[in-house]
Amino acid sequence: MNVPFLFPVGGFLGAGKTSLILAASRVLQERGFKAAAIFNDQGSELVDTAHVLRHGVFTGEVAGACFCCRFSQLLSVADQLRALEPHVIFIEPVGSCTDLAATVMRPLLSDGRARYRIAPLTVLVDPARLSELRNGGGDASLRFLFEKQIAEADLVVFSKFELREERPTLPGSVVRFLSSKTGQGVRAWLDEALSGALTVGGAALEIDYEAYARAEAALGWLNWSGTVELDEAISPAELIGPWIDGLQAALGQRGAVVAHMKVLDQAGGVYLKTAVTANEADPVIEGDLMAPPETVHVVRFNVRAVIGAPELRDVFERELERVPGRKAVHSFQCFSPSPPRPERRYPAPFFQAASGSI
Ligand SMILES: Nc1nc2c(ncn2[C@@H]2O[C@H](COP(=O)(O)OP(=O)(O)O)[C@@H](O)[C@H]2O)c(=O)[nH]1
Ligand SMILES: [Mg+2]
Repeated sequence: MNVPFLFPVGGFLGAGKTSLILAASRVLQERGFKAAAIFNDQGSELVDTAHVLRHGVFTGEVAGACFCCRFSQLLSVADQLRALEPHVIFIEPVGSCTDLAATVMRPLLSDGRARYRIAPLTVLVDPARLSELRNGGGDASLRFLFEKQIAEADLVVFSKFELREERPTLPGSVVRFLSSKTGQGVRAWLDEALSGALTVGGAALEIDYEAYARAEAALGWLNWSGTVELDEAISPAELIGPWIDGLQAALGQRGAVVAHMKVLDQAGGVYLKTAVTANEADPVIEGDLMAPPETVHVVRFNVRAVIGAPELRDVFERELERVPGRKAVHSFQCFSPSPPRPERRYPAPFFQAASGSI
């Protein structure tokens, strides 16, 4: 019988987790395997879930809190997906979440072991974020979360490899490099992670939960979804391009460090997705840039930035007024993450046998 892998892909906001899950799912599909993915967020209405679903990967969602605080829900969503007989179920934790080795990996090894093989915790790192933080940029809260994530990885993988020539190093970590965009390194990473040769949940992490809660609470979190209806048709690029630019500029003016901001526009059966992962970064576009003008656009907006939630809501609402058309809001959440309270926590690594290859 097929015993599916639960395959965690962690890493900071905007590191490229969802893109990698999509690229790896394509590789698995080419090899005749079925892939599924479970996404996680402090809110609901995720751009990632809608985006991946469009690409034929079965998806599930744990919304409203991180995997560690909703561990039993993570297992029950995985159990539901198991009915579809996937070979691999990727799990993407919230990009601000850490202490996963103790609160997700080892609980999975203990509770999920009969039904699943557990793949090592990959932590994906955007080299641009690393150099920003190494050069004293970014923010202390972001640095705290980022460093803890790396410290507990079973495997550290640098993403967006095609953008840079140099190969950064991390003291004490063996690192790999890949690009989800070109596919370079994706197969090798997948093979290594599924080989059964790596330790799973093997890192003991020292973490002060008060400092962790403070670091997460410094982030403002905004998920908006709605329909924009116009009298005169415009293209998705014309709608969401100026919208994300305006918001990025407005957040910059308030001194808010942008961790990740992404918007998905589904109009007339096609989609356009655009994302920024830093204040100065140009938006990265995926989907159909040449999508034709439409009068009805279904939009999801996710923002994560270092700013108080009331101020983030205020900035977003001001920018929303500048967006043309009538807006029917489906869902609007804006908050700072509450202190993490894991359901389980096994602080010390325990011995476990290799998971076996796919
Ligand atoms: N150039 C480049 N961009 C990438 C790559 N992987 C992801 N991105 C971009 O990085 C941004 C964040 O990616 P996403 O997968 O949503 O990150 P997540 O927040 O970690 O899930 C998006 O704009 C992606 O298009 C890559 O391999 N190369
Ligand atoms: Mg994602």
